[in-house]
Amino acid sequence: MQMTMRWYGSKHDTVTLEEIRQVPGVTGVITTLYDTKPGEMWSRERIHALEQEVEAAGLSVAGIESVNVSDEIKYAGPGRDILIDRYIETLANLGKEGIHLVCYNFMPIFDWTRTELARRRKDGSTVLAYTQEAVDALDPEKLFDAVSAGSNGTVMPGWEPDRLAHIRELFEAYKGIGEEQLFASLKYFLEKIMPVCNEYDIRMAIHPDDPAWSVFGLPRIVTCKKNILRIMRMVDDPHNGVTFCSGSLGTDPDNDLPDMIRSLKGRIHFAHVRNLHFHSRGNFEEAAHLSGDGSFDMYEIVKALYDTGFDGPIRPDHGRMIWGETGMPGYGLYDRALGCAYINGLWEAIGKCETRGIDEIPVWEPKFSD
Ligand code: CS2
Ligand code: MN
Repeated sequence: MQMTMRWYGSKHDTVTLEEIRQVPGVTGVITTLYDTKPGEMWSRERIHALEQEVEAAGLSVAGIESVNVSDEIKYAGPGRDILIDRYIETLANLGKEGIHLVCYNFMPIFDWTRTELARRRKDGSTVLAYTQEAVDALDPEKLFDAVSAGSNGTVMPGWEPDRLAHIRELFEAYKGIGEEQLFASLKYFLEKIMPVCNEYDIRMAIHPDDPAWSVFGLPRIVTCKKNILRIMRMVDDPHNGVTFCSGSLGTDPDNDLPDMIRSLKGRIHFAHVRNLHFHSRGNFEEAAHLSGDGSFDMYEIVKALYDTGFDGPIRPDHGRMIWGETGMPGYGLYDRALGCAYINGLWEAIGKCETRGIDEIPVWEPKFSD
């Protein structure tokens, strides 16, 4: 694996490349052209300039998160072929510039959904949190306002104002679109882009839906083992792969995360590793990466990646806000740096246990508590 951190670019991120460079073991960043809109073609010049900036700081661009897919491709609108052609050109330009990993999601309208951006935990840190009752009581337009107000003046990934300015029209466009249509749209999209992915060896890594169920009556399909395996089989090309995001798939306690990793052997191109602390089903907050702070057995997650020969970029995901840091919720420096150190420690220990023939690590009991 290659240890990385997400970086939003010098204009948008509160964390600098120089700071990221000092996190032990981090050799690359996962980044994007943050000011491009879905459907806009990325030029080689801009991709090249981004790479040069990252490389000047002693890091590499390990992959793009995300090249966003336009809603019109998802709801199969009349303009989708033009939009897919532009996406293909962007992929070709990324390939020509030596970038071989693209993360994207296929969630209608919204990216991840949380109901609180700064819930205080017992240790005084603040975290993103989700309660189903709060979502059920919300008008989606209000959620957008709430996210904008709580993001410390930064633009939250996936919640870019341009993207959500036309929220009512978007809801209209998705009327009558169910899960089967979404699967069909994804298949259509993947079949069209696979030739360029093969030509430039670009690994597409679909990000799971977060939370892993339908919200606001919109369909969601990247939610469970059965659906993800269906997506892998419907376009059975190794370039059609997955971003394994433990925090997103883990929102549904029925998802057995290590088992999912094992069943996706060879198709996981990118990993987001983070922990959640559950109070009850549909009611959770994000936690430190450490197993003991949340409900997941992080050792088993990292071990499954290790055992299946995962060799792509890995990154800590949303961190807590600690030590007085202010920044984009989930994307401060300190807690994510702790996450890197922890994942690196697990990886090293798992590797050494294997070499020394030790296989007796006690099983972690997941917690459901207050
Ligand atoms: C990310 C997602 O911050 C996050 O939760 O994992 O926003 C992710 O970047 C997108 O869903 C991928 O398109
Ligand atoms: Mn993720």
